[in-house]
Amino acid sequence: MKASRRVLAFALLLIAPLAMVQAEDHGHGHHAGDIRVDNPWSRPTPPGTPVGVGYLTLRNTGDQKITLIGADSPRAGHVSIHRTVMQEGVMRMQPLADGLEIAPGGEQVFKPHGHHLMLEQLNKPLAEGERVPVTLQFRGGQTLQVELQVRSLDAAEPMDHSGMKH
Ligand SMILES: [Cu+2]
Repeated sequence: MKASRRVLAFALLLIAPLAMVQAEDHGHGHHAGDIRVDNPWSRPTPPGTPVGVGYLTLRNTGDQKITLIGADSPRAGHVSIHRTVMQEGVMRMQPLADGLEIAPGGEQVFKPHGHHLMLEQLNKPLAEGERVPVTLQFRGGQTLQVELQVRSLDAAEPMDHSGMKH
């Protein structure tokens, strides 16, 4: 009994610093070095839909350019960085093959009808309220882990992303 209490106390000591790190993430902000991500979010997907989206604000707070070169998630087989372009009156998504460069002090807002993360080969639909872990990868080897908060479609803009063509 005494021994198990000691183990429990030790476990609490381990948990406490983790809880502090979590508290810093409050407000859905994440940062690593000069890279800052705010408001990572997503939308629920209907059953059978193989792709989901990821939106966020990516900011470069340093004095060197940063380049987002990729991302991955345990919820998706593949994650791409897409931009949206208008072609002959149709919105189309294009992968950013060379990544996305952000100048010192600059930012890129990933949002509906604009840049977005494309979560492909979802292992199951994204559910409202879920937090989807995504690791962003930057040139130079830096990574940043964020959680997309899956918001209800009610909060969505009138036009649906799924109508877009790749
Ligand atoms: Cu896309």
